[in-house]
Amino acid sequence: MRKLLRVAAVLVVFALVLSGCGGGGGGSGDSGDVTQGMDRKIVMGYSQIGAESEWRTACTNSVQAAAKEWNIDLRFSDAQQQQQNQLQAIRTFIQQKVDIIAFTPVVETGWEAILKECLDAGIPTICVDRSIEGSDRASSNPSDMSDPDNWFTAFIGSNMEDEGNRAAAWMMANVASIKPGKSVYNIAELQGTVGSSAMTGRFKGFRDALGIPAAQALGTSSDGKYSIILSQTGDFTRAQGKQVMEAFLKSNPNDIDVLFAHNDDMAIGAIQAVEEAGKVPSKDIIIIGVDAVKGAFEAMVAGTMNASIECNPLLGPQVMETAVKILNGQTVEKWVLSNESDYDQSNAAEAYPTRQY
Ligand code: GYE
Repeated sequence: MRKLLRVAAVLVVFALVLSGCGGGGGGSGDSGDVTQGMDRKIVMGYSQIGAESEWRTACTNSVQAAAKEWNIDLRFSDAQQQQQNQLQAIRTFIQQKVDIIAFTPVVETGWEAILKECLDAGIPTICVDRSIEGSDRASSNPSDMSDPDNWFTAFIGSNMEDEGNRAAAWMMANVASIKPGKSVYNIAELQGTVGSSAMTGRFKGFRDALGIPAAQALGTSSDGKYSIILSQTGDFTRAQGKQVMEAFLKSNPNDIDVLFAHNDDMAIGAIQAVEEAGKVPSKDIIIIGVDAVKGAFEAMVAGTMNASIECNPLLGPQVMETAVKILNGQTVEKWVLSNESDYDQSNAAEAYPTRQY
C-alpha cells in the first residue's frame, strides 16, 4: 500500500511539473510549445555574416534571445564572411522547408537567383541589417520582378547613407574647436567590407554631405575645407583597422587631421596605431566611428575617441515580430527602420551605464 502511495505521489509530482511547463506561456522549455502569436511553432532559417565586430556579436545575441522569447525554432548559420556559405545555408533551409528565412547579405550583389528560389518554394524572406543592390526598400509595383525590392518580403535595419551623412555633419560642426586655425582638414577613411551596403552607404553619405562626388574615393569638399586624402578598407575588423592606419601614418605621418572609420572596431584598432606612432588620438587626429558599441563609449569616456554615430544592432525582436506577422498573412512595412542617435565626449559618460551593446 505504502509503495503504491509513493508511486502515486511521484506520478502527481511528475504531472504537476509537466502542466507547469505547458502553462508558462512563452517561457523557455515549454512542452508542445507554440510561437507567440501563432497556432504552431515556426521554424526560421537565419544566415548571419559572421562575427567580425562588436556590433555583429550584439546583433547575433539579440536574434538568438528574441527567437527564444518568441518560441521560434531558430536554425542559425554563421557564414564566416563568405557569401558562398550564405547561399549554401539558404539552399539548405529551402530543402528543410523552413517557414521563413532571414539573412544579412554580406555584399550587395549576387542575390537574385537564391531569392527567386525562395520565392518559388513559397518561403518568405527577411533581409536584415544590410541590403541588396538596386533596392531602395520600397516597392512601387509588387508584380515587377525586375525590381530587387520584390525579391524579399521585408527589410529591417538602418539607413547607412544617413549614418555617413551624420558622421560628416559631426565633423563639420566640431573640427574647428578641436584643431583650430586650419584652412583645410585632411581626412583618412577606413572603409568597411567592400561591396557591403554598410560600406557603400556610409561612403556615399559622407561624401554627399561634403559635396564630393560619390564615385570618388579621394577629393575635396565643395567649400574647399575638407579633403579626403586616404581611403582604404579595413574590412570592419579591429586588426585590419590598426594595420591600415599604421600604413596611413607611415605614408602621411603629419597630414591626417581626421579619421572617419566606417565602424567602431576599426576606429579602436586605429587609435592603437595612432598612439604607437606617438600621437594623441582625439586631439592630434580626430576619431569618428559608427555603431556606438560599448568599446566606443569606453574610448570616448577615456578621451581617445571623439564621436560615434549610432547604428542599432538589437534587431532580434523586430525580426521575430515581422516574421510572425508575415506568416499570419498580415501586411508589413517593406522597410522596418531602427531608432538611433549620435554620441560624443559630451554625452558618452552619461549614456554609458544604460547601453545594452
Ligand atoms: O556597422 C559593422 C558590422 O552591417 C551595420 O557590420 C553592419 C555593420 C556594422 O560589422 O560593425
